Amino acid sequence: MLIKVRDSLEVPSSAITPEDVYASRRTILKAARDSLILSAVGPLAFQTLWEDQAFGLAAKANPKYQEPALKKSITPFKYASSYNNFYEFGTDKSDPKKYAQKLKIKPWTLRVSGHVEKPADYLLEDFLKPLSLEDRVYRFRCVEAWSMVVPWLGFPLRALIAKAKPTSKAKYIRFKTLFDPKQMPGQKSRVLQWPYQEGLRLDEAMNDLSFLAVGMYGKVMPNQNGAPIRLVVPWKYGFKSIKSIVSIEFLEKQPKTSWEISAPQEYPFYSNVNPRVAHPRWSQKTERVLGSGLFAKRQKTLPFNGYADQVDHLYKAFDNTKLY
Ligand SMILES: Nc1nc2c(c(=O)[nH]1)N[C@H]1C(S)=C(S)[C@@H](COP(=O)(O)O)O[C@H]1N2
Ligand SMILES: [Mo]
Repeated sequence: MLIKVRDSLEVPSSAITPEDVYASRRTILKAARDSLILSAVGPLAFQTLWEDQAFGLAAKANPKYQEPALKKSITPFKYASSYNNFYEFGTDKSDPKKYAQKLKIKPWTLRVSGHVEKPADYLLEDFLKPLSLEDRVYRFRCVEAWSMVVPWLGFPLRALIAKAKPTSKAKYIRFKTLFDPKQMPGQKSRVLQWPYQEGLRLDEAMNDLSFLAVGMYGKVMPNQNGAPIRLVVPWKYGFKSIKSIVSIEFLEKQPKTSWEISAPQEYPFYSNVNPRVAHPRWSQKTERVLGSGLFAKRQKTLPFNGYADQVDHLYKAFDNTKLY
């Protein structure tokens, strides 16, 4: 499956895109008219259909992350793009879709700094140009106990790390979201310390699962989902997946994260999905699948959100009856 990145109001149907996504495309296209569109097209379809074509990138479905059972349960796009956490635009689940549309995502600068041989300020489109994008279907779970399955478009975080060339001092990475209260009115409130920041240990960041996404469902990332670039760490609770990233710093010491600062006993640094350990205010044993209906049966939450095989070796040193 090849996915062409382009600006176009004429989007052909897609093999990977669920029907209702296709149906809702017109609305999305309107919202994304001035930005790039990631759209799924047939194999080797590379024609440029729009003079304002932005990046000219192609994305391939990574077969390792196209598990048929997961693909079957892909969350309808309308839920994944309208029930969001993005406190920069308000704390209600419906706020981000309402208020994030004006966020200016082009031009976008991504700063890579700290203990690296190649610090740089990248214009995002220049950074993306030489990369090959992948389509990966991942489970995603919020600490609030709802979950979804999303086809993301992007590239493994380790591709960026390889470019940055961390020195031997680099042990952690800190990510920061844009700080711009004019565009992000939620930043005028003190619900969190701004800019939103998150962190990973370097070996977690190097794991193949750690992913920087620039799109989802075969098209450009909707602003409410973290355009133009957001992290996806599928074995951790959703808040680790920081949106609208402007800064990636390589550090020697473990950074504090925004949620950790606001409530350390609820949102510690690692925050791996762990059904055995309850959040202080609710159980983590089950989850509500987004879009399955209010009365649908809850689903059992899996350790590391189902990715234990790929990541449990990272946490050998931990007592995971405490860690969640
Ligand atoms: N900058 C920023 N990133 C963020 C958040 C936020 O408020 N601000 N919320 C987090 C939380 S709690 C979740 S569950 C996911 C939600 O991602 P989604 O809206 O794409 O489902 O984004 C995470 N990333
Ligand atoms: Mo969350």
